[in-house]
Amino acid sequence: MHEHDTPPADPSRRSFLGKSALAGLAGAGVTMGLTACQDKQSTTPAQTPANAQGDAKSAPHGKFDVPPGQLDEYYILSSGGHSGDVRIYGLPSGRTIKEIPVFNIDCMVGWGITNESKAILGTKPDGSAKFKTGDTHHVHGSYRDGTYDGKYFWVNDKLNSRVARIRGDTMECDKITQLPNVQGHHGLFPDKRDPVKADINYTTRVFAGAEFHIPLPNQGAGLTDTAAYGCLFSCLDAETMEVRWQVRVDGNMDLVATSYDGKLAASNQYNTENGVHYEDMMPAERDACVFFDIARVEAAVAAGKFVTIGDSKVPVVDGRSQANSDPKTALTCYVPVPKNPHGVNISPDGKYFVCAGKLSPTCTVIANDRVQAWFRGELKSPRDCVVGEPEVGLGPLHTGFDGRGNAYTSLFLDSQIVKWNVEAAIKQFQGDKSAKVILDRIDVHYQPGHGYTSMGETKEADGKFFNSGNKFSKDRFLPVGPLHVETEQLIDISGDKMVLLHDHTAYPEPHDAIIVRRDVIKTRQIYDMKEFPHAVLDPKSQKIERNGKKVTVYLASQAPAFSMREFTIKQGDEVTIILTNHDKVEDLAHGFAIPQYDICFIVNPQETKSVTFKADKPGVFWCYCPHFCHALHLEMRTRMIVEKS
Ligand code: CUK
Ligand code: CUA
Ligand code: CA
Repeated sequence: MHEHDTPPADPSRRSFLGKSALAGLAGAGVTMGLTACQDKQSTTPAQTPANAQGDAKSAPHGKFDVPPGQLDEYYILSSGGHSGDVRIYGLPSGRTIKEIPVFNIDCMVGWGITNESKAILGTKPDGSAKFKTGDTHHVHGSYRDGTYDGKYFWVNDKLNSRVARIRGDTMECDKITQLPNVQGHHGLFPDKRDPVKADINYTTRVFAGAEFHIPLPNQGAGLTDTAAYGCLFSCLDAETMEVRWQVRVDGNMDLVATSYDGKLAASNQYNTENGVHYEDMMPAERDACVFFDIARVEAAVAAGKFVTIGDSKVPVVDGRSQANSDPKTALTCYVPVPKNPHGVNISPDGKYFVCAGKLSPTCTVIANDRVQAWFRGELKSPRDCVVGEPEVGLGPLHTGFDGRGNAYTSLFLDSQIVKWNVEAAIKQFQGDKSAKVILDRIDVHYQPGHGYTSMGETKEADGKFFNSGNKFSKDRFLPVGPLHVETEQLIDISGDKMVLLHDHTAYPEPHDAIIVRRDVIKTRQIYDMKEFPHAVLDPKSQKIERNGKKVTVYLASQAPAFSMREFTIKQGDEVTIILTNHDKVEDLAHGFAIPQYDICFIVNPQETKSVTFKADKPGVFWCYCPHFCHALHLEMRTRMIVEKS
């Protein structure tokens, strides 16, 4: 930042931290478990004023500016949190490029309003979308040869336990699956290759964790017997999106990661206590990261060693420790990790899983090959899979990697990102006191949750950018009332020192995201009319079909007109309007909005969409095009005449 760009007040504005942020956390119960680490940390370099430089480390933009007309180098595909959507930003500019409605209802595109989107979302008996809410946290892409292939992206819905898939070519959601007997589906990660078949070096499975313990099945029995509550880990088929199998675990699951060799999936667990209230989830000094041996789980399913739960037909195998005491046949391995860990990420070389400590000021480094050795019966205890446990700062949540052996962990309480070296942390763990583990720290504003690096979740991690998704923006932007936007801060990690490049806003509230090189994403510019079985092929279509009280109106749009100037129906009719956009010009979408009928959607070039509704209000209704398309856009209307019955 240039000097005259800085606000007059102290640009780092760290005074917030001592007061409001931590005060708020006391209410959330977090400080309870942290009192000890805070005392311990108060003398570490992280807390000395000399290191708390804040924006002093920020740089002139110049080098990373994206001038008008120029394209960004990267896409960020970001979760939208309880907005229920997925967003796409450009990096390094931070410009918003798209909002993809997924679990939410969106009247711009008509998601949850058109028949096609409702078929994906599922419907209630009255025909409305089954759920109107969702909570997306983790977006991940399909892999081929250890890097993104751009084909699919998946995202979780923590709120209603669903997994959605987004097509990479249209960046639209095409399938949603509800997970049976799961509540609080949080972590999600695709596999990167098959654990057994060597020729399948691409994604064929998607794994889903479950954060909340519930009665199994959760149908009204066993409501108070909390000891019998359980959590299931689910595997979906990446193509069909059907749930293939589930594993019952001890404790809960938070985030999910997968190994590059396809053999393991992992999930950090903060509630190994099976606690019901937050204080019951904190007594254990160590919780765990649970590892799944995918080939063994699938062999157990194939051998019929499963049960089904409630109405679900999905096979459920037993991954609880009692049933898995012999490592050589175990399906699961519970690696102890200090206290209520959050986040698990694998390094781009495929060697290490890193769990962030959250209530412990540490990160735990777990070696992939050691976990596999444990499964072969070669280690004494699961804790022997841990090869490093550096102290990194207060409230570590998530870790990104630069592909040069360094890790970048978000510190929620310290409001910092800490850069540390993984091999040095391993040496330190082996007793080497001279190992230089912590390499740099940078202040972020404020309270970072997820942080992620460019291509950092692939073997092509390029170490250029780290994006910090901060949970509080406080004073970073113009005040807009009680609800603040979130701050996302872009950090240059290409050098020894991290350099803050800029803040960009994000509507509440994103969690995880991925930064994808732009050449990976290959989108199409228009649809093919033939993809839609109900397409209205005649651009001059004047067709209305009546079948008793059911009426179908076939409409085409071509700027600046709909094919019918008006159409007449009767009060009480069940009306289906099918609209095909005949314009072929890239970006030339038309919309269809019906006043009083609560209907609005768009059709992209060569696309077909439909809506069905009951014509319960007599009168004249000007159906208009809401999407600016032409000089005569305002004139682009058709008259729906509903005759009184
Ligand atoms: S969680 Cu939100 S900051 Cu859902 Cu990935 Cu960690
Ligand atoms: Cu068509 Cu506006
Ligand atoms: Ca715990």
